[in-house]
Amino acid sequence: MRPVNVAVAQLGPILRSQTRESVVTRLISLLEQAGRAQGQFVVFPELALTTFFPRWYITDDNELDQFYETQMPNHHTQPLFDRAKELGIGFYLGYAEIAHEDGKKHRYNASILVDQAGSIIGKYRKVHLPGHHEHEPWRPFQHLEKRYFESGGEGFNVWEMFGGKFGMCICNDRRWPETWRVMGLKGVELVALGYNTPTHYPPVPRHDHLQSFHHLMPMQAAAYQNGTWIAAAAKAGEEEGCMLLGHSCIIAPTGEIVAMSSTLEDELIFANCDLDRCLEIKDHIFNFKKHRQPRHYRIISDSGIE
Ligand code: ING
Repeated sequence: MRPVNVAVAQLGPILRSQTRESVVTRLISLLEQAGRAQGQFVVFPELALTTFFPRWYITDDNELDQFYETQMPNHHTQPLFDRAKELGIGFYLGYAEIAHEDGKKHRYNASILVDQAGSIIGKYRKVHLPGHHEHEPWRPFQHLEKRYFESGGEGFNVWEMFGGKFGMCICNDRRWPETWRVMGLKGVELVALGYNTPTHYPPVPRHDHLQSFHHLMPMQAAAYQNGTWIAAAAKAGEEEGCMLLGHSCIIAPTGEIVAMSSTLEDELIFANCDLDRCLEIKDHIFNFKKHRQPRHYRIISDSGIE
């Protein structure tokens, strides 16, 4: 048995006017609630420190920069790291990152894994960026992730935590089977992710009523097909006029949903995740060594690589 008490900390709306301090206060409150229930690992949403700013066309770079973190931790988030360390709780946190690398300024939709000692042990930069690059006034709201972020160059990895292998992804990544199989081939046993998913999808509005299904179905399949736990945290509710999907959830390696949020507010859900249960899948139905036939799959990895 390798049990981990996992909590998913769903956030309700974050208004554009809300300060980092007030948001971090909400995160710490959820962290303390997890601590009271013996939580060991907490998953926060994507872009958990600010409103989902890609919904606006922002032309002023200084205004845009306000939504990003240039250091992590920093004076806004240090109290969260300190409290988590005091409580001995690890966490996943999504945020917008400005990084100065090879003499250039880069913008990423990022997430980190922080261990129970408050140290950042893993960093991930969102690979699959949905939406569009140019202002599209026809839309009731923008989705300018292709404008405001670069796709992460490090791909999908796993890190040792709680005696097992933990992975990360962010929002749109969860829709792509490749996200999960790469981590599955790296032996992942729990994937943490956050998301901000508008329930209205302007390009295909007739799919709006399917948003929860299209959120849950890929992850349930991925959990089963890769023998991993999944802990997914929403930024939910009507945020600056845009309704964001809730249904934060924890999914077992069998594909069963073992916990799900039932509000569109700040809400904590829990599950005791025994990492050994991954072996029920990894050693049997999806025993990659015994059953996988990669010689027939080349088109998946090779197609589209320029
Ligand atoms: N958001 C959405 C997501 O992939 C989206 C974008 C919404 C795609 C609805 C399709 C339908 O969940 C982010 N941030 O990726």
